[in-house]
Amino acid sequence: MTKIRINERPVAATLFAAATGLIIPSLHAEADDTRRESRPNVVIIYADDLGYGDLQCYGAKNVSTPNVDRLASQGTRFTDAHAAAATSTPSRYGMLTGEYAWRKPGTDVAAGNAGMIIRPEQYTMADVFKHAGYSTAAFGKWHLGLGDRTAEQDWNAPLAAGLADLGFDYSYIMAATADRVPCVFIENGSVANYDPSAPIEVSYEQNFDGEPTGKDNPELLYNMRPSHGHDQSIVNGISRIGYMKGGGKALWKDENIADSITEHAIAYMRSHSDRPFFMYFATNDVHVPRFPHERFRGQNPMGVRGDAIVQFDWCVGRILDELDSLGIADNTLVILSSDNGPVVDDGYDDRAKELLGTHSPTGGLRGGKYSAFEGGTRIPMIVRWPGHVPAGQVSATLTTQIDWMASIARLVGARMPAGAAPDSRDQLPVILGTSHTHRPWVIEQASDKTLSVRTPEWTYIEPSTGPAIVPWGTEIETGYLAEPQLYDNSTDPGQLHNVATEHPDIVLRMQEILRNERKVTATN
Ligand code: NG6
Ligand code: CA
Repeated sequence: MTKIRINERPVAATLFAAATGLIIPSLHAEADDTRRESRPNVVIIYADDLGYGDLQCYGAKNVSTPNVDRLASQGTRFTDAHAAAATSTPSRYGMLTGEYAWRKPGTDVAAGNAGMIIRPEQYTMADVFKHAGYSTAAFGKWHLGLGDRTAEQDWNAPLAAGLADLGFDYSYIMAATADRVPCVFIENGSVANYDPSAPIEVSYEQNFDGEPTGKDNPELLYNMRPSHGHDQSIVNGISRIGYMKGGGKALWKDENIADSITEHAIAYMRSHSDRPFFMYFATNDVHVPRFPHERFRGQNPMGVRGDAIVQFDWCVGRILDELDSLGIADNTLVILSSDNGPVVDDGYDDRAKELLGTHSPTGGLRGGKYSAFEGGTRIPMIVRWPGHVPAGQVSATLTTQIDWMASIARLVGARMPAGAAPDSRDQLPVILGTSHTHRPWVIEQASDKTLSVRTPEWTYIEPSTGPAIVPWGTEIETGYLAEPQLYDNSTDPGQLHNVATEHPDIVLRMQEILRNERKVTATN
């Protein structure tokens, strides 16, 4: 198979020029200084299942998000930004490696005992920063596997493989999602607050003798009951996906997750404010089970889904305030986004659906999480870097998270090895809001791996034999259809009129883009 190289590498060119002596020493020194000065800290705030319409600055009316709105007013807010996939694991895989997840088997929504999906030999976003001399850290939701092999982790000892192997100096993370066991934080590859009196066992195959489950012991579900699935092990009065035993005092309390990851992130920023750092702050909000702290409850008419948005906004505020009080806000690039589109009922009986009222989590886009329609992958994206990113700007430029890695490599002056981040294009000026040149196209992955091609003008969804509605109770339209679909983005943003038969030439062009993209072989 042919390997198509699409990365632009101006940084490599500059370094080459330096290496060949084309830059005279005094200029060289100046260039170094400029680079040091222009190397900002980078904070990625990555929400979970936060939809295009879930923030006030994106038009939400029933929930208040003053901190995110402050970020938007001080930076650039994107209205045509896309995640690489409509679910978490493939989306995060793409964002952190610059490689589309559909190129690599085993990148679907990961179980809590999945082995590490990004392999140590792969070059990651964190490696980019490490090699540029940054300190690096990850907080919150991981969902890309841990340990060397699926189901073979010993959770009572340091894990055989972890984020340290992927370029992160420090990590305080949840293995998967809050609705999947193990329900403990992992700090630098070991269970945080480990309780030796309650050894941890995890299985996605069978329960452990004598352990209650949501299915058999609904009377123990004092915090939340499932609406579909999620009826296995019970932790904190909420049943989950998967079975676990033990944990003791290491088990998390869902109401404290946001506080816990935020406090760890703040401690990290405080102790690293004197040198460049990269912080990947991935919230559990607004994923299920939505069980925010009581101080965020009842402030909006939408119940816990709205409260989880408020809690997310609070985390954002804490981080922004800390950047201010450390005096490093001006030298920090903040990117806020979400891993995929929104879902209302994602498996717990939390009344999100009945309390939704007039709120549209997708902001009127069709479909949602899981879906090939626009609601699956068009997500909020806000970028702030005072003095470098225009403030109060709204950018309608087509952009994708898959490009963050190559763009950031340029920003920090890192050279990526050949073959790294094969799908990531250096679009730094777009991300910094100073260029409005659209990406020619973006590829997006629905939950059954149906791919779409999105250009500024058109959306093509390839034929798929999957069901029209997500089959497990979320009631989301998948966008799967046996025939090709083509939507005109300018006249039909709600994707109601399939015009494929009227524009066979465009369909062909989109199919060719997809065919060519598929020819690129996986590099890892
Ligand atoms: C689904 C879960 C859903 C959520 C999703 C992953 C069921 C019925 N549904 O399988 O609740 O956990 O996986 O979400 O189990 S994601 O945002 O992490 O991709
Ligand atoms: Ca998600």
